[in-house]
Amino acid sequence: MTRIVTLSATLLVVAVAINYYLASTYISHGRIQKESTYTYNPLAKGQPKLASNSYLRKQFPPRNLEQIGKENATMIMLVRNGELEGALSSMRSLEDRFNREYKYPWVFMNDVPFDEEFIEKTSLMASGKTYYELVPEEHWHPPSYINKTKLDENLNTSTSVLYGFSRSYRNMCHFYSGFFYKQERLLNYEWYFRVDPDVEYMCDFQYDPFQLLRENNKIYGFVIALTEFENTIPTLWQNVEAFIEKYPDLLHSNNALDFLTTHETSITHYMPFTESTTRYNLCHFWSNFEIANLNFFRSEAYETYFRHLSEAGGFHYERWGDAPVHTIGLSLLADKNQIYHFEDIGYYHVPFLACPHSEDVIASKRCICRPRDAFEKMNRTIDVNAHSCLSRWWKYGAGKSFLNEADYRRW
Ligand SMILES: Nc1nc2c(ncn2[C@@H]2O[C@H](COP(=O)(O)OP(=O)(O)OP(=O)(O)O)[C@@H](O)[C@H]2O)c(=O)[nH]1
Ligand SMILES: *[C@@H]1O[C@H](CO)[C@@H](O)[C@H](O)[C@H]1NC(C)=O
Ligand SMILES: *[C@@H]1O[C@H](CO)[C@@H](O)[C@H](O)[C@H]1NC(C)=O
Ligand SMILES: *[C@@H]1O[C@H](CO)[C@@H](O)[C@H](O)[C@H]1NC(C)=O
Ligand SMILES: CC(=O)N[C@H]1CO[C@H](CO)[C@@H](O)[C@@H]1O
Ligand SMILES: [Mg+2]
Repeated sequence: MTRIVTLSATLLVVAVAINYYLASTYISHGRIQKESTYTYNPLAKGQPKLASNSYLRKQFPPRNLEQIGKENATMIMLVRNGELEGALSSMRSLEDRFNREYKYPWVFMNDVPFDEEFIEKTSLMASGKTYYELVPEEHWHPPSYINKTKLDENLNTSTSVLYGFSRSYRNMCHFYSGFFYKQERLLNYEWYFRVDPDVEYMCDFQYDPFQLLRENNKIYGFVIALTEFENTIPTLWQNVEAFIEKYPDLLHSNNALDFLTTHETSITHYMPFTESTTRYNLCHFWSNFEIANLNFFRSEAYETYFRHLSEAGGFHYERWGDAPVHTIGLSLLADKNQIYHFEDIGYYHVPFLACPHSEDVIASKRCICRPRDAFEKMNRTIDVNAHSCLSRWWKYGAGKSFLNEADYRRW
């Protein structure tokens, strides 16, 4: 018994000594390594810093941020500093599924300056260049023609309206309706891909969606179309009708007005279509996902339309969303055949998921189309659900196109 104890104690001492020896050589080795290879390298500025206890012996090579994709395009994200994790999560998904092979830049926009942590972490997450833009005050806050008392009153009484209480939400919707494309940095680009924090892309892209839109003469791409909550837009449609009456010549001859105004209820499969009290059936493209051409929004027609609505006041006295405003603008002012449904891009933003229908596409694009959250029991795509306007788009918009109509092997 004693011999065993003595032996164990001896072994312990030897083990500690060996450990100490290894540790000390490692430390001195580490010190030498540090002096010889971790010298300051100006080319590596903005690169990840090696932690002081890193086991890596090699220096990170400077990353090449040069754009590979050939389009005049950028990712955009309006986001708050406090949404950093959500921003990184969306970026990670889109970079992995698409952008790391193209390195399109990211333009971040904010109504207050981005903080250092936000800038460092998002620039490390991006495969390409990143830009951080402060939105000018006059592009964010209510314009001078808005009566502040009336706005405050409406904020106070909109308790049953989704985000009705939130002043910043109204500023955000007004900004995304009429100002994002006026940001100085975006004047350098023709195309944008809107990304929101906390979204996910369910499939590999396997092609450049900007290129697909341009080569097929499209100006706007969406994934999800659904109905709006009517109490957010009580007077939107009457103002749209006033606009149509005032500027009939601005309407495109091949517009998609029917997509917005047909009330056929048998069009959805499982439940009756959401009712509305005006001619507008509440259908809209879900604008938290958009891939589109900035020149459409910069056009005189869209600007006239936006000013008409902004002066009507409903962004502030009601809670008009940028989604119905974009959608109505596009449906009136653009050729409906220039609006494109991306049926092969899986996309999730709480609470809706859209995924390709074809098993072949799902498998070859490595989609992960698990039903989410409260919608566990739902089909794995919103497309044939009661809130979806996709079947209406197929019937009254640009119709249903088929994947084999475009030669995807070229991308
Ligand atoms: N900088 C900034 N960004 C904002 C503000 N409000 C909203 N955003 C951004 O605008 C986009 C849309 O806002 P969300 O709050 O996601 O609106 P939503 O998608 O209708 O609401 P959720 O269901 O909560 O996602 C997101 O990219 C937000 O990060 C704001 O006050 N400041
Ligand atoms: C602003 O709105 C308030 C409340 O609706 C109203 O009492 C006031 O007269 C309005 N002011 C102007 C200048 O129109
Ligand atoms: C809105 O509510 C706040 C807080 O209850 C109150 O201070 C303010 O006077 C109200 N504003 C209007 C215009 O009703
Ligand atoms: C990209 O588009 C913008 C806006 O139309 C234009 O000013 C710019 O010159 C274009 N850049 C390139 C490289 O073509
Ligand atoms: C394929 C599939 O899962 N279809 C289901 C979609 O949702 C409806 C309504 O819940 C079901 O009845 C279908 O079986
Ligand atoms: Mg959101």
